[in-house]
Amino acid sequence: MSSKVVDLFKLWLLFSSWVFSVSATVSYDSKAILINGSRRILLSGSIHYPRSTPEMWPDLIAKAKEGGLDVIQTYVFWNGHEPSPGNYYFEDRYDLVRFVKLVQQAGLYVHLRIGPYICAEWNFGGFPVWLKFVPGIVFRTDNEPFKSAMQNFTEKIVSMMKAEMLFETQGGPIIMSQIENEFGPVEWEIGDPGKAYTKWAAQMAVRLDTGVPWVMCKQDDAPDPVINTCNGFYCENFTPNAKYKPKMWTENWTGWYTGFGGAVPTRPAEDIAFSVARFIQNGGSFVNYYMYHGGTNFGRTSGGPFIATSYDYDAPIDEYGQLREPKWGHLRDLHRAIKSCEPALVSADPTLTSLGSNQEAHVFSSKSGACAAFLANYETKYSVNVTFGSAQYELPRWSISILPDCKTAVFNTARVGAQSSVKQMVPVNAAFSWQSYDEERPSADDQNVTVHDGLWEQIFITRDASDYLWYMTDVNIDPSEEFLKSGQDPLLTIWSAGHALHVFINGQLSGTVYGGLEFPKLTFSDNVKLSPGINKISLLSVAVGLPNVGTHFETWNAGVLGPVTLNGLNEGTRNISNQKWSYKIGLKGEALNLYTVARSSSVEWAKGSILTKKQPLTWYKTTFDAPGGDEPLGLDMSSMGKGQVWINGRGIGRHWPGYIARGACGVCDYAGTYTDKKCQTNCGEPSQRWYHVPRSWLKPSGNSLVVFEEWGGDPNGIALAKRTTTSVCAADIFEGKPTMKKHGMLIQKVGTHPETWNVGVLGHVTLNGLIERSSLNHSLHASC
Ligand SMILES: *[C@@H]1O[C@H](CO)[C@@H](O)[C@H](O)[C@H]1NC(C)=O
Ligand SMILES: *[C@@H]1O[C@H](CO)[C@@H](O)[C@H](O)[C@H]1NC(C)=O
Ligand SMILES: *[C@@H]1O[C@H](CO)[C@@H](O)[C@H](O)[C@H]1NC(C)=O
Ligand SMILES: *[C@@H]1O[C@H](CO)[C@@H](O)[C@H](O)[C@H]1NC(C)=O
Ligand SMILES: *[C@@H]1O[C@H](CO)[C@@H](O)[C@H](O)[C@H]1NC(C)=O
Ligand SMILES: CC(=O)N[C@H]1CO[C@H](CO)[C@@H](O)[C@@H]1O
Ligand SMILES: CC(=O)N[C@H]1CO[C@H](CO)[C@@H](O)[C@@H]1O
Repeated sequence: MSSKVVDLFKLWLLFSSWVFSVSATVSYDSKAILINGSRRILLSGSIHYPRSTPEMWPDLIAKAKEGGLDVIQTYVFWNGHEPSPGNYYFEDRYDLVRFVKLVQQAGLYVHLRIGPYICAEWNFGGFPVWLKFVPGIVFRTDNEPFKSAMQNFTEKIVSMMKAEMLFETQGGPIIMSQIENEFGPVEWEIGDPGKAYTKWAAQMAVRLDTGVPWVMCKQDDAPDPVINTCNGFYCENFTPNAKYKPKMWTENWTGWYTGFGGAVPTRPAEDIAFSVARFIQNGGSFVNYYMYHGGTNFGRTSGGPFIATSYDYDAPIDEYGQLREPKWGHLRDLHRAIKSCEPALVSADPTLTSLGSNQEAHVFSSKSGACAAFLANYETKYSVNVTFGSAQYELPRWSISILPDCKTAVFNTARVGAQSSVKQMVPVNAAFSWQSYDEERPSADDQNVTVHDGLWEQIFITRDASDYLWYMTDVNIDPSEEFLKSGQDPLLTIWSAGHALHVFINGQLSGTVYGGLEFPKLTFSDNVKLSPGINKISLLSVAVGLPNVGTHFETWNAGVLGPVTLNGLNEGTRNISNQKWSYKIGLKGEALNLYTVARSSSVEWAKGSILTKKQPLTWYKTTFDAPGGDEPLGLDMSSMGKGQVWINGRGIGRHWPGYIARGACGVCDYAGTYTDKKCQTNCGEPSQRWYHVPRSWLKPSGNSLVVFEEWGGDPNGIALAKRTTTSVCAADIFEGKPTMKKHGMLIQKVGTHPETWNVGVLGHVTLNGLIERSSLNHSLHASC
């Protein structure tokens, strides 16, 4: 092509994109967000792009659209995008522009939460660790170095989105942005500097002139024109800080995150649906599910400390990208019911009438004749018959019925009409053939060892380049020590700020201690074998994700801060905190890049009869072929203790099946106020047994799998499995029991294509007409 032709071609591209991307204005009033002048009820769901792979994105977005969402909400992950000052990264899982464009192609909107503080159970709340070491910096307050860095990054993201024409006013999908994140509670604690910072943040953001509204969540004093929004399990009683702002819910928690050592929380679909209907009936117009797809904290991205690798969140789309039924389907049905009320919801204010001691009707009746009603029963113990208009309606306990025409109840939050499914992990491979490499204990004369007087904070030394930091010192034992004769070994006591610690005396593991989600600090206290002369004390301190929430969490410590004492010597107690300590960052295997494909052969590995097993600090490697099919894959790590896993050099996360879930697991009743402790599973089992292996990270054959094990597991128990959907029931589950009865208030409107209903498998369809053909039914194939 001549350059002239190329120019013409470019011109045509420019012209065609101008023709096809029609821009619209975004504004708001007291009732709702207005897109191009029309008030909208917007249903939104969080999908965080780095918590899945680009190959998964189109399918996740399609499932969100099919589930009835209008908007995809994501945070922007600063520490992924700016790994060192001024060096930006927007590739692969961090390809934000690609993600936003995929949402646009699917015809959905984007709510971009820039933060740049994001919390999100993400390492350091999204802040790059180098930021902590900028001279004079204090995070999230009226502090010049911080504000300058925050402004730099926010400007960078906004200008990138503008250059790609991604704001709605430019024809793009972004209808809203967020600055800061849940700052209100922090401001309350720190006072005036916090108030000044809030004002500054709002002004800085608004000056960037995106053309679309900004929100601040959990921020009662959000300055105009920024909208303050609600986060929580329920938000019906929330009111914005000005009459002209809409009532918006930016985080409706669909479940809760899992911590290592904690039980796995779930939230019943009936209760989420109830909370959403309750918010809408009270005048809410924007609801976001946090999370709609939670995904995976790959590598060392999980926050904490102690946030698990799985960020499944009991979300409507599970960690592996499959529909979680009946939650996904129940919410889809709810969304349809809400959408059929939209004309009334956006044009009228609700009137409230009592229908009984604990029952209410919220009616939206507009001048133009649109009418929608929500009939609520707040009783947690029994269902109630109420009279509304000229008809009677049976309301199950803790439920809301939706009547888009004020007559016909098309949906009730406690009646789950969606199909259920059971997921199973089915092992696929023959046993792996493992090789092992023993991680060497470092010594004080190794390369890259630094020596300091006293005990130093871990993150100050590692800058989070590794989870691991060795603290090494010598203890001289005089031959005249009494304990050498009496056999009464001295007591070694170590106080650490966390998060886990392996104690080696003269190269031998003497014990392991670790903190937990609620309390990361730990103490090691045990009698240890010491010999006359020099004894080597080596402490491997392990960080398990940097904190992501709390006032000035950037100042929280990790590592062995002491004191470290030896008790039971002739002199009584010897305090060894202040003597010389040698520091070594990371593992030898990390320095050698043993987890990469290119470098894993740089050492001699043992195999066969000399394979190391059940020994601490061991590397394992194997190769395997990708299993056929397209089901998602997971690794069963239940035979292992604690460490990290890599596939073809990419970190699939920290494993810690040795940390058994504590908590109260029991019967979960959907009715009554939900808390994250209410419906838990996995008590007495590993908090996380399965680890997601993205399909797109595999080649057909010869994939490398490397495991670093701290505790001493048996690699022969590691297995790769396919996640399959093994059974599906089209149960009209009502209070847990499948029923064949036709309920008066189930959807009477039938699908537009009755010929496509799955009558054979889903036998109840003809009775209640609830289930329409889903284009996603390819994954649902078993019978009841
Ligand atoms: C917004 O409204 C304008 C004027 O009515 C119209 O030309 C444009 O197509 C609308 N944009 C969208 C995205 O609907
Ligand atoms: C902000 O960006 C400017 C220009 O790129 C740079 O000189 C400055 O160092 C940055 N400030 C911070 C705190 O990162
Ligand atoms: C509601 O009314 C129906 C029909 O009259 C009846 O079968 C049902 O038992 C009543 N339910 C309650 C909770 O009173
Ligand atoms: C020592 O540090 C340098 C620079 O960080 C690194 O390239 C080298 O691999 C390290 N050597 C060892 C033995 O850890
Ligand atoms: C040990 O020394 C440290 C550092 O001087 C001091 O803070 C600590 O209180 C001492 N502990 C004991 C038990 O003597
Ligand atoms: C665990 C937690 O943060 N729960 C909150 C959920 O939301 C409600 C309402 O906003 C709060 O009161 C809870 O503290
Ligand atoms: C998209 C998809 O897989 N649709 C299937 C749904 O189920 C029907 C009946 O089993 C199939 O014919 C469709 O191909």
